[in-house]
Amino acid sequence: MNPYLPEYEYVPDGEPHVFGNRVYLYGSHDRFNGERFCMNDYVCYSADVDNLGDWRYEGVIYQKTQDPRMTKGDRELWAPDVVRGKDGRYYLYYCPDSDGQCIGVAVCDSPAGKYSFYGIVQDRNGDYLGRRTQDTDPFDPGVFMDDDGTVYLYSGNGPLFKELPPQFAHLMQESRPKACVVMTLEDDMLTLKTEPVQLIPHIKQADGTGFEEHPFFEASSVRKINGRYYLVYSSNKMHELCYAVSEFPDRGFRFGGVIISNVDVHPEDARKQAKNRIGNNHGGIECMNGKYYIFYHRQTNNHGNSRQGCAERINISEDGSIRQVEMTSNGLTAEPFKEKGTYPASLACHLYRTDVCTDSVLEQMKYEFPYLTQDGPDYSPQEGGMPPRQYIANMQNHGAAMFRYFDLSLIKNIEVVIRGTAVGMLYVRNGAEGEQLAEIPVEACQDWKICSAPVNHSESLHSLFFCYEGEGTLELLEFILQ
Ligand code: FUB
Repeated sequence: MNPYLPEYEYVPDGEPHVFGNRVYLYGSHDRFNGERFCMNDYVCYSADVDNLGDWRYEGVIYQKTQDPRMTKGDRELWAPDVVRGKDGRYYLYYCPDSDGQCIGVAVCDSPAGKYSFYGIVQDRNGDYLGRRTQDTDPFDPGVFMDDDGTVYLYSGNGPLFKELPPQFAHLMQESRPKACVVMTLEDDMLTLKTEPVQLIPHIKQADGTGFEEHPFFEASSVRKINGRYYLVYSSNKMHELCYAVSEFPDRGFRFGGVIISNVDVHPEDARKQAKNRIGNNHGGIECMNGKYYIFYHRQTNNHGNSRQGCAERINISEDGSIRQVEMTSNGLTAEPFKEKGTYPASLACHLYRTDVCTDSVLEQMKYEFPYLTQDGPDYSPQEGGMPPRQYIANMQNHGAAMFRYFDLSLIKNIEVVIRGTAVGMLYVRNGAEGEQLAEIPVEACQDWKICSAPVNHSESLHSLFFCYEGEGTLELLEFILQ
């Protein structure tokens, strides 16, 4: 289900790779309530492809201080990717946080680490990619080995705007040229075999290319599926992962479509309503047991630095196209929940306010949406003890939380575990504009307490849409279907 890792774990930029019969999840590692992105060392989780509900913690696989450029520990490792080399070893590619940094490589004999520092991507003269005058900004390395053994390295980011809005001018000075580029590597996995060439356009180059509405921003991730090459990337809208497709790994990419938006805005929606707090997105496609999934991330804690991995089943049509999928609570199970029992608030796939309507980053930042958070500091499984629980905070009047999908045929009653200053009614509907299933009166309480109501329903398959109306602020820990 979503999130697929434990609810105290914050692993965004997820790159899933199947090696043997397990899927390994690599990503950045945010700190709960971190001041910046990616403040923790890389960890890895893995799962048997036959049991995607049971993820094993593989521990810390690479520490930032292992990179000789980062020994002070005051910088961050951003989005990585991993590939198995011809020598059977596993190579992890990553970029440190700030502009102008070069792509580091670490290596290990097994996919689950621990990785050792190996080198920095360089040309035949030993000059680092990113330090030469002709280079664009190295960023978000994505790495892919083709069937003939050629190793392709993708990298780069693009400008967010055609022209910088004045309020962003001080934040986003473009220090170096930006572009999505592809190059090939020698068998040492470190040395450039071919020089970077641009792959798809960013916003300043998109006119007349088919990418106008979804130009490249960042997060390149490449897979070969049914003989075609798919480049998944984040567009300048930030919240959506799009794909471009080609018959070649290094040229000819055409815009394909949007696969997932982490605010669940669909291009065909007449009403552009962001259904979560807007933030960036990054992920990749993986095939497990013959079925394809898109991995992506969501924002929590009312800011952009505590992101969590989610995943959805996707369908690749015979003509190669992929339709945008919805965000769900079901995630990798791709089946509605049927059981009576307790469902944690962390399963919420939408958290927004029904009185706010925009998919614009700048507009939406003005509004206070409900959000998932936890009490106490960041937690690592290595610490042992009781892990923190996530709960939905800040449900004000018109605050909404969507959970989907459920088969409610056996359900007669719903209990919610809540606290806060709320005095009003929590409505449970079978969709944002759906039928009323239950009305739960709520009153202010400092400690978690249970409130309940009978459930009326006409059909068995439902979303569960909770909408609060009243004074004060509600917090929701979990609900129990009986
Ligand atoms: O996680 C840090 C950065 O945020 C990544 O490098 C980008 O792709 C974005 O997800």
